[in-house]
Amino acid sequence: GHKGGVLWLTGLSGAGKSTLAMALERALFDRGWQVFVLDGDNVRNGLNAGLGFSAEDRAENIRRVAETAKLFADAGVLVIASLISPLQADRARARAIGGERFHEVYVAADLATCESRDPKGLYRRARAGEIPEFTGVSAPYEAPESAELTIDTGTVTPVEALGELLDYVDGAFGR
Ligand code: GGZ
Repeated sequence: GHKGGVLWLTGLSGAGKSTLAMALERALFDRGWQVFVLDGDNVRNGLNAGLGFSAEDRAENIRRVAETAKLFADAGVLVIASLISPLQADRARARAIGGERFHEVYVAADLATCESRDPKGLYRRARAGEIPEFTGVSAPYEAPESAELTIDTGTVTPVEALGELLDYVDGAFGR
């Protein structure tokens, strides 16, 4: 069994947040957990359509996802929220909304690693000046100082990263 809660993944574009979130969702679903992914990239098509990437819009994007995650957590679901959430202050607000069941994971691949992956070509376009305020290039990313777990996807394999997440989640939300 498991408790409801919020597992909040933060990190640069290309760090592997979405991939890890989907793999973790699958693994927990297979164990019978009620689990649900809220991904910035997806939520921005619906709930948060109309929000861009200014500091103000990111803050609102993060706030809405945090409030939505809390509703699901109250219903007993483990929510995996996967957002760049680049600013410490916005993550602190998300934590305050989620309360004691909020756990932060820093998906910590460094910029050079993310940029060399560049799965969608966004870093290349950002370097060319085609995407303003791109995190890591022309907008800030503040590394977490109070994350409950840090996973460096630049130095561990995807299988190892998933294993670390599963161990952590068992301890934090399992019962
Ligand atoms: C950062 C951007 C930007 C800018 C588009 N800066 O890696 P992706 O492509 O597939 O996912 C990223 C997603 C980031 O949305 P979030 O909601 O997670 O961001 S935040 O928490 O800061 O609100 C990226 C894409 O959107 N993308 N433009 N300028 N990422």
